[in-house]
Amino acid sequence: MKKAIGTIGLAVFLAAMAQPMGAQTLEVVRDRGKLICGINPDLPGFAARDPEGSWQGFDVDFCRAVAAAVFGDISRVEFKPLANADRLTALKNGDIDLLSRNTTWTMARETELGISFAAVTYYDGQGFLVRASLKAESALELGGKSICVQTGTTTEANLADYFRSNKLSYQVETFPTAQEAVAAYDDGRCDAFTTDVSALFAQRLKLANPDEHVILPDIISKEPLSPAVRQGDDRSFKIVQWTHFVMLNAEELGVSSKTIERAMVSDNAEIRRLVGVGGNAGTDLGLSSDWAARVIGLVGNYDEVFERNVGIGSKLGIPRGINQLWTHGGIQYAPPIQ
Ligand SMILES: N[C@@H](CCC(=O)N[C@@H](CS)C(=O)NCC(=O)O)C(=O)O
Repeated sequence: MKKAIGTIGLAVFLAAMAQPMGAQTLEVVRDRGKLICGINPDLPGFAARDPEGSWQGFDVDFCRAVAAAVFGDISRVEFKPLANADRLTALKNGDIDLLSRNTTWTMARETELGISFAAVTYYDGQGFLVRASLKAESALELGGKSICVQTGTTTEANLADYFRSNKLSYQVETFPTAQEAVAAYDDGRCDAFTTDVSALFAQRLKLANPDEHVILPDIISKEPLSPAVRQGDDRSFKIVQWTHFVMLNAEELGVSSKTIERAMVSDNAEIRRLVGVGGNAGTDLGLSSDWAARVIGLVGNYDEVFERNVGIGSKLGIPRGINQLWTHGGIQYAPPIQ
């Protein structure tokens, strides 16, 4: 009898091993009753705690949007703040279901690490923060200067490439965390701090005198920031990808959290498909047919999420730029819901 149980146990174990890792994430998330979402520990506008201790930000809202899609309830998320060095392994090892943490979609991260990037929620690029008193107008004036940078990022390699290809010398000061790199810059140990421009806007708020620092206009790399899931987990991938596409399509069709009730009774065919009236848009994803309406109603369309967290009227004050919809001269473009 003992042997039989052992054999069955082994068979179950082997069957489980044969599954691509994380293939059952949607079921695991449902059974657990919450989504575990990996976020940045402290990047104002993207992921940071408000004075009441509740997480706020662009990346945080994306986690909530996925919870709205799966549960119709944005409170069903456990946020896991992750250090830079741990973020990709946390996803690969199954400690989190979704990574939504200013992470650049690169080839090596997909081919070597067993993770898949689902959709570019924010088109970013690397830039430089300097003291206004330096009176620099371009990064090309940074030859011979010292630059603070965080290790374990795409940033470090881009920095080296940029200075090498422009035949400029520089001194690099590397730090394992953004906090240390920013503090060193603020203390005057470096002439510039470099990272994704979105994060420069965020980190500038933490300096002793934010108004004394400027972001140079040069963008030296492509940093397509994307949420990621484990490879071999097609259903989670599609849910995450279409959550972003739904928020973009909603903006394009003028559907927002404020107009969702009206959209539910609209006679416009595209809007009806978006909000799942008279179709089965969600059921093939394993979701309810009104999942997209819940995402829009509970979290908002792309424009609402961008503007309230990082947009021109927020503390960060980032212009929409290339993150405008394609219909407004930007490159945010979602396939149609059809
Ligand atoms: N997008 C780049 C850079 C991401 C990155 O690490 N950004 C800094 C922004 S300051 C960060 O999040 N640091 C937080 C930390 O030290 O954990 C990447 O994916 O490698």
